[in-house]
Amino acid sequence: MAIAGGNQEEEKASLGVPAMEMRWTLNDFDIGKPLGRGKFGHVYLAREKKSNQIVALKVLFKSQLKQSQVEHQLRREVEIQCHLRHPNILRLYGYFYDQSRVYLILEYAAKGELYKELQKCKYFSERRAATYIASLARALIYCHGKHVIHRDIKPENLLISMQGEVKIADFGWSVHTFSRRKTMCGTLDYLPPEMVESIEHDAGVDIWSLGVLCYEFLYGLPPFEAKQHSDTYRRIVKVDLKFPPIPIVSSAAKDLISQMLVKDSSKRLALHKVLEHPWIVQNADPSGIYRAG
Ligand code: AK7
Repeated sequence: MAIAGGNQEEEKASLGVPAMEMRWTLNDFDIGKPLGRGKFGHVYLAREKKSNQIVALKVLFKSQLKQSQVEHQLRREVEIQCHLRHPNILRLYGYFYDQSRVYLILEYAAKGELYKELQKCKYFSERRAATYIASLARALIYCHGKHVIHRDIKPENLLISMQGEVKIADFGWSVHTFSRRKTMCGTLDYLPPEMVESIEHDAGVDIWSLGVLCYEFLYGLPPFEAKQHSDTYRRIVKVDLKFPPIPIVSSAAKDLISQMLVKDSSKRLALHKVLEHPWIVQNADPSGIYRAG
């Protein structure tokens, strides 16, 4: 495992590359089939030549990053995700760039994107949904413990490993609240209540998203979906939460969703309490691995 563990300089040194030449380049990889397509570029299966390690290589076009003014977001993602080590968080091993592109070296998730699985089966069994929600709660507890808030938890940002574990990917919208708090320390005196509160309650964003995700896993659609964007907005603000009669979902699952989708972020069920909720305890596979059948 040449790529896993340690930083890029160490890895390259351990591969016997001269100390002065430390960066990854495209030549270090054999490129395979495309795995996915996104707004900013494509993802390819790739193999690091010296170690034979299989990875996913995300290719981003600098011109598009510049045009959308998200370079700082990408830098933040790399800084944050490089330091996260959790079985339910997709590893970011490193990055490199050339004239026109930026490349992210990512852990390969063999079973691909979760939203495609959801499309295929319409909705998940309670066992499968609970296993994923418990794994995601553990990953988010880990992130929040490091003062990292993902802020963009949705099926498109979740991948499934060969073993069937769920992995959070794409930290492009994440923030590191600790550094924000530190930089704000001296000026706190001048902040209005909504900003002071937002610093402490930001983590509640991920609990809300987990509630939306739990609903979507069980019903196949997000809870506040509407034809018009403005209607979705209204339904979210009102927390207009309805549970359709079909598919049949247990009252324990509905209870958990109702406790996460609470308007006041400080009143949302804390993530460690999500793990203790009867629906999770009774349905989630403790290994975090969903096995079909
Ligand atoms: N089977 C993108 C655009 C703009 C970003 O895309 C940030 C990512 C992980 C990703 C998953 C890649 C492994 C796969 C698979 C697949 Br399919 N990976 N196995 N797909 N991390 S995509 N990050 N970041 C991103 C920005 C920003 F500039 F706005 F921040």
